Amino acid sequence: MKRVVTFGEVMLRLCPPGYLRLLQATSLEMTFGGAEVNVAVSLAQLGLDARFVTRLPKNDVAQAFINQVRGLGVDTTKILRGGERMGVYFVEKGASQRASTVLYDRANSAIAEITPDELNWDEIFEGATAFHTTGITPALSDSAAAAAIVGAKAAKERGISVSCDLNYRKKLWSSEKAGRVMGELMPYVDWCIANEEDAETVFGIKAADTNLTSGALSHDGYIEVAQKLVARFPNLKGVAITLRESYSASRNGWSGMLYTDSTAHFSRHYDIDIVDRVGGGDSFAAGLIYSLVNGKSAQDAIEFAIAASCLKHSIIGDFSYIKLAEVETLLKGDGSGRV
Ligand code: KDG
Repeated sequence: MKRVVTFGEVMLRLCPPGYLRLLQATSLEMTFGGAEVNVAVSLAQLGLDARFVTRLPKNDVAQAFINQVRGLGVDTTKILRGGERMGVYFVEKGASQRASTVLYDRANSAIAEITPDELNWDEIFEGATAFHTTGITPALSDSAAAAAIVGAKAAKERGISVSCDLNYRKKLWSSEKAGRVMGELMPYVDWCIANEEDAETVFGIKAADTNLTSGALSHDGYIEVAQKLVARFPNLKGVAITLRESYSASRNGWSGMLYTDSTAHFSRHYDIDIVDRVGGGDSFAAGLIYSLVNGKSAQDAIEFAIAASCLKHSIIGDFSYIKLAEVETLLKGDGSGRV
């Protein structure tokens, strides 16, 4: 089976039940989440061998996480143990015109305190064909950034395909620092997953018709963003972008573009009802990685990634429990949810 390695932070995710605000809540629902582990879970559910690498303290919360994702088929054998704490984040689910909110409590987490030489990439990459990380990992600390860069470089040197989602998080670092550090990581990346806001915030790359307040660009605008990313980082084999139109906190238009070999491939468009938008981008990344690892054509890859991420929006929590057969069924249907 093809092995994909993902590297990043997992956090304890605490949510007030239903649509309660934190100020009202008397209990919190506990799950786990984090961009790179979300990708690993999604890949494992689709049927790939997904190995998640992180650093976690030796306590029962971290052990509960390991038990859970191991049960979902994720390879946890290379997780480092050490440090004092697992990061925590709180999610208030939005409704109607009230957006979801995220509150971090993750400073000094075990992975933020990682030292790059703790990771043995020879062992980690044994049997691997792909490596995935995101712009969240280097934002955690200078040493986490160094570890992510070393990991991407080590993957590249071993001929392992590298994907990276820019995933800019303004609560973690400035756009200037993100631009500088991501600029060091990008030369090792084959497949960049981005959106137009992150491309602009991190690299100052924007399309002539960019209007960030209105949301969507024209198709030509998305192509222009991808072309400018490839011009800046000529090592890139492709750029994947989700095209999101926000109708409300719980309804979106959803499609995507994969730009590769100087050609843009657009997926079909879905209108989606959202029960939880967190992790939607990660299931898109997973769908793309799944497709690339399995040698799908560019058009089939973007259709698959968009269908997988559409389906994730029906699931509460960070993780996608969507199976391969469900994606394939959606792809065969007419987009109405009926097949
Ligand atoms: O992509 C989903 C992430 O945003 C979520 O899991 C939390 O990792 C997270 C982060 O740093 O925002």
